[in-house]
Amino acid sequence: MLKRFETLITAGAAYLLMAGIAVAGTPHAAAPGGIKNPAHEWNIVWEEILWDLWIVGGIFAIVAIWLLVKFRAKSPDQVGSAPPLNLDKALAWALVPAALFMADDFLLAAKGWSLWNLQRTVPANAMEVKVTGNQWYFEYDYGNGVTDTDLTVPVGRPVVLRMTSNDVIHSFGLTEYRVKEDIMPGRITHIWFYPDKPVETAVVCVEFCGNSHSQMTNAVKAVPQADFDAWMAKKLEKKKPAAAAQPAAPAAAEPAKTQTP
Ligand SMILES: [Cu+2]
Repeated sequence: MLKRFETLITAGAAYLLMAGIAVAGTPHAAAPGGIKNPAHEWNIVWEEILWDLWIVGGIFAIVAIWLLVKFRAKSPDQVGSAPPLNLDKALAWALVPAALFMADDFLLAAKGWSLWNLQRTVPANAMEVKVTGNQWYFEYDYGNGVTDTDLTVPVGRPVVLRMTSNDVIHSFGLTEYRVKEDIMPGRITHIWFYPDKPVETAVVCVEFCGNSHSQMTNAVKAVPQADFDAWMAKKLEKKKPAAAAQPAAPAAAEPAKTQTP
């Protein structure tokens, strides 16, 4: 009885220790600028899962081969004899591997949880862009009258996208930045990402939304701040003549009106 108790205590202690390490383990290393980049953090977790699978798979393979060799039949008519299994051994065989696997799951769950919180907390200095999903393109509104069908953002500043749809349900998938969020009519959803290096990638719609769903992709350009400023200035410049022409028309019509009577 005492021995059984010891087995249980050992298994329980191992379990709690592993779970404790798992919960205490926080993954993050801050990216340049003091911002934790969720994309980078997801990559770390993904690598850890791969290592996990390789190590656990490797241990299982080695043990399985060892068992096959050690307990192989020495002659064709050899009948094996199973070692007696008592309750202590049965409990140990069940609880110790369970504790190990659960600790592993807790570790990943804890990391996933903290990552999820990171991904749902928009940094205070994020640049906001409004996104509208249409069959079959995304439109970006920078809030200053500038709109585009490609997303251009400056490197080194988090970007928050406030998104809605004009027609059906789309989903905004930024593979490079490891984020994706549904876009729905009548609702505003959001995601944020951190462009930490100049790179041109693409957004893809990842929710089947009609005939041309597969072609629903636009460029996402992360450019140095100076290039972004130049691009924005050019866009604003292009808007100017149209904006200037509009008030000019009623102004010209106004005197004509007053002179007629
Ligand atoms: Cu779509």
